[in-house]
Amino acid sequence: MSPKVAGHKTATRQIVCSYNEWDPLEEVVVGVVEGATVPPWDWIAKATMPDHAAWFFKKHGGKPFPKKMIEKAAEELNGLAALMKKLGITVRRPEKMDFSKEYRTPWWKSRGLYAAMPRDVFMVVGETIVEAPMAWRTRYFEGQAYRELMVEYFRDGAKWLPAPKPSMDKHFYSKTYDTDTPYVKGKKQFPITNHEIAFDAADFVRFGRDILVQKSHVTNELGIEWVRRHIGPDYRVHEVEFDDPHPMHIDTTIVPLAPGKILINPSWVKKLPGMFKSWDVLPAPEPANSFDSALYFSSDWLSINILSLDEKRVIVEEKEEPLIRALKQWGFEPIPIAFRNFYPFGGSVHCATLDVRRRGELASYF
Ligand code: ABU
Repeated sequence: MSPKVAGHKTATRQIVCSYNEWDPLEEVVVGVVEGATVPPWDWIAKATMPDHAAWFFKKHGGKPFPKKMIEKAAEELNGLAALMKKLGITVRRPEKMDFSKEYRTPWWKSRGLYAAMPRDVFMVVGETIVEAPMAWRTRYFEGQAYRELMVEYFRDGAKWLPAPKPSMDKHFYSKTYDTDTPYVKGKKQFPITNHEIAFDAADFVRFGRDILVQKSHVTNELGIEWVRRHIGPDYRVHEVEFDDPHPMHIDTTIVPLAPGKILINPSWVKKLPGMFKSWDVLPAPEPANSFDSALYFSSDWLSINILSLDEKRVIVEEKEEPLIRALKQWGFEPIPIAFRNFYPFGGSVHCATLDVRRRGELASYF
């Protein structure tokens, strides 16, 4: 597929610059897991976590994650960072913070979660870093762990666009949402209302000028409209809906791999929007050994939460052998890494990273 390069001109290459998920990666943020704290078992946990994980939140809610879990996951994150450094990619890390400290707003009190998933909090759109307002009280101050880094990128010429934080008071959460009834009269239900702006950055996925977004348990209509209006006329934001009954973050549903090539989760993607009609669609194989790691925060489709280094090389969890085989057959070069101990925190390699700079231009692929 030859993209229509849209005449985007930058006199000098900016420190922050990325338009899609597949241009050659030059700089990346890799999360840290130290200080991670388990959320309490409240209505928002019940709405968004798998039922089988309730015991974990009831046992550990409000306390730091068990030490062994943190140590093993930190080792894998450090391994990911070391691998990318070895491949010539600049790797940056957020600050390690103690997320078990209680904080208050005028309306409620909470503790934090972690700085393990930069993808959830930030999205790079061209030379702008969009900072999401988030939708969980436990994530209200998560962006702080990246503050030094964001100020540095700003000093070096990046645009930094933090969304207004919702109050997350009682009007923010739905009084009628019921986990067991994800659809009412065919309409997907969500635990957050449309009272204030809310989104997580991981509900957006970038294809150059076109950005896809889903409404989810953490992203509402006002949030989508805020992004659309603020990133400006160079970009088209398309709202999409798939068959995930409890959507939260689009990066286990569709995964762009290269111009004209998209990996999909066949359980949730029954039909792609018409814009993909000339694209090669690669349905992912079933995740491997789904429950050999404890998936407290996520579905087992973390298998496809992978990170492209360019149009060929893609970092994949090493036990996801069916996916590794399929990617090879499709002409990609998977790089397997140990990342299973990170899964219980709710993400894999894509969630754990934020591509800050990729070598490439703003283009249309549709
Ligand atoms: N944060 C990515 C998890 C999405 C999923 O549960 O599939």
